[in-house]
Amino acid sequence: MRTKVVIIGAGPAGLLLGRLLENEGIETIVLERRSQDYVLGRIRAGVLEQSTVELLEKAAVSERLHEEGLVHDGVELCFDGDRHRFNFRELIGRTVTVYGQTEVTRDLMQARDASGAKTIYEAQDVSLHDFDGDSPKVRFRKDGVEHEIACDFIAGCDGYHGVSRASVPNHALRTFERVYPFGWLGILVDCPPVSDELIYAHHARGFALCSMRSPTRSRYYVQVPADEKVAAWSDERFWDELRSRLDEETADHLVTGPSIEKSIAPLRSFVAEPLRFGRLFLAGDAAHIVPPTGAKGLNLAASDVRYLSEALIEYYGERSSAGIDSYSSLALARVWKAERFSWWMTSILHTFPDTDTFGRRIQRTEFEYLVASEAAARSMAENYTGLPY
Ligand code: RFL
Ligand code: PHB
Repeated sequence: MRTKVVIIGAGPAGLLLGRLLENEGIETIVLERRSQDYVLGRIRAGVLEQSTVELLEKAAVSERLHEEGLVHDGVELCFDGDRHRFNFRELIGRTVTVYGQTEVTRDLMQARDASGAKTIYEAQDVSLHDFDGDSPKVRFRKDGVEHEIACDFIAGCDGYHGVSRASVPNHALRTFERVYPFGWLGILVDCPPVSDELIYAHHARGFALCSMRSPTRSRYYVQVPADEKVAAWSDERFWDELRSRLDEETADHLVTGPSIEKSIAPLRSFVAEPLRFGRLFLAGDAAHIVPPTGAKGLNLAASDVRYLSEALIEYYGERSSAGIDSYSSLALARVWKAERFSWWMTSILHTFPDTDTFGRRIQRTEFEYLVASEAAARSMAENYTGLPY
C-alpha cells in the first residue's frame, strides 16, 4: 500500500486532519487500534471553542453541530456557595458551543466514509519506521495478516498512550509534566441540566462541575482522590456529594436519575517538545495533555490540526517546506498558553491536599478579583473561548 499521509488514531485529531487533507485532494489512510463502536462509546469533551467550530465549518462537517449544538454566552463560577456569571459575549464578543466529542467524532467518521477515504479499524501492533529519512513506512496487523504502508508523512494522532510519541528516541524529546493528586468522577444522566450554562464550583469538599450534552442529557463531575474507585460511588453517593458542593439554589434544582455512564479521569498537565521528528508529526493528546478544567483538550487537538493541515497543504500545493518547518513552534506557542490557562483554572478551583489557610484565601481572592475586575474577567473569557491563532 502507498499513500501520502498515514494518520495514526481515529480520535478527533486524526479524523479532522484526514478530513481537511482529503478536502484538498491529499490522500490519507487512518489506522485505528480500536473498533469504530469503541471509539464512539468514549464519553469525553463537551465544550468547543468558537475557533474549533469555525474549523469544523471549514472542514464541512458542521451541519448537525449547528442544528444540535448549544451556544453558550458564558459560564458561572461558584465559590463556597457564592455564584457569579461571566458573560463572554458581553466581555469579548465570543461564545462557546456545547456539543459532545462523541458527536464531533461521529460527524467526522460519517464524512470520511462518504468520501471513500480509507480507515482501518482494529489495526494491531502499529509500528513506525524510517521517519528520519525520505521514505517513512507504517506496519500493522489486521485479522492476522501483516501490512506495510509507504508514505510521505506520518501524523501521530494516537493520544497520550499511543505508539507515535513512544517511537521517538528519548534523546530527541523533552517532556514537561505535572500530575495532580486527584481525578474527576463523572456521570452522564438522561435528566435536564440544572442550569442553562456550565457551573464550575470550588468548595472545601472539592471541585464540582455541572455540564450537559443536550437539553435532556447532563454531565456532572466531582473531584475525587487520585486512587478512588468508581465502584465506591453509588449514584446516590454521587448526588449527595455534588449537592454538598453547590450553592443552595442550584442544589435544590438538581434533577437526578440513574447514571448511564460513570468513570474517573485522572488529571495531568503534559507537553512533549518538539512536535516534529523528520517526517513524523505529533498532534493532539499524543503531544500534550491538559487537565479538563479549562475545557481545552479537544480544542487544542483541533488547533494543532489546523496548523498541521495548513502546513501539509502548502507542502503539496507549493512544494514549500516552510509550513512544516514551523509547525512545531507555531502549535507549541498556542499549546503552552492553553496549558497555562488549564493549570490556572485547576489551581483556583480544586482543593489540594497541601493547601493551607493562606492558599485557600488566595484561591478565594482570585475568585473575588475575577468578579470585581472587568480586566480579569475579560482575560478569563478570552482564554476560555479560545485565544486567537
Ligand atoms: P484521542 O481522542 O485519545 O484519540 C486517539 C486515538 O488513537 C487511538 N490509538 C491508536 N491507534 C492505532 N495504534 C495505536 N497504537 C494507538 N494508540 C491509540 C486511540 O484508540 C484513539 O482512538 O486523542 P485526540 O484525537 O488527540 O483528541 C484529544 C481529546 O480526546 C482530548 O483532549 C479531550 O477529550 C480532553 N477533554 C476535553 N477537551 C475539551 O476540549 N473540552 C472538554 O470539555 C473536555 N473534557 C476531556 C474532557 C477529557 C476527559 N477525559 C476522559 C480524559 C473531559 C474528560 C473527562
Ligand atoms: C464536559 O461537559 O464533559 C466538560 C465541560 C467542561 C469542562 C470539562 C468537561 O471543563
